[in-house]
Amino acid sequence: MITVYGVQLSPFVRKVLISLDMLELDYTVNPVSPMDPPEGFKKISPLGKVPALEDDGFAIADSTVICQYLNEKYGKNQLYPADIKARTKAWWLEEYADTKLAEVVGMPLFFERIVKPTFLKQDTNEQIVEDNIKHNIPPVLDYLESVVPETAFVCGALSVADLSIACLMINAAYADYEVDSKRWPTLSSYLARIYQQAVFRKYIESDKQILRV
Ligand SMILES: N[C@@H](CCC(=O)N[C@@H](CS)C(=O)NCC(=O)O)C(=O)O
Repeated sequence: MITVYGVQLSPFVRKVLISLDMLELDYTVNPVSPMDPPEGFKKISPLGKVPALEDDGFAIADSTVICQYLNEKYGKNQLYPADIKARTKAWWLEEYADTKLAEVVGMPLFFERIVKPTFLKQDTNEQIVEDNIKHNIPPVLDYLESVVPETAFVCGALSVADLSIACLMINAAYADYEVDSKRWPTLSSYLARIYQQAVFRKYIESDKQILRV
């Protein structure tokens, strides 16, 4: 039995949940919040972060490690392409999204505009958000605009690289950040393409319920 630890509003958790759906695997979710983890959680996730995953008692943490494990154990390269150059490109874009894109759409946008008012009952610091939107987000989207394709996905078929980018960008959208389709036309239509995938739509729908609190 596979158990995923974490809440689906986390882009990293959502990436793992969509990967499990792409592999058509059964799983249960233990909705651990990293802000209030249960005792002993660090035994499963030594950094105290979500997601973590347990597969018949085998525990691992970090979305990238988890997706690679799932691909190796259960996949036939549905999550990462088989070709070594395409696979390496997927690894790089996953890494870029999980570090650089996460840095600009995580704390200074999603956390400020969604987590603080909705879950922590604290005020958003709009100055932090506005400065971030003006100075930090544009260069990251300029880079993504240069690497995403006009059609299909970054490695042909949908892969974890696409999930990593889109799971973060959908959180930016929840925080009312809209990608300017005049400045970033390729990125804008690429994201719309990913959001239309059935595996993705399922989470957009259920995220809406959670955000309605
Ligand atoms: N590189 C990690 C990042 C995971 C991460 O930062 N998760 C956030 C939630 S979105 C978290 O648990 N933060 C709590 C903390 O940093 O202590 C991954 O890909 O799983």
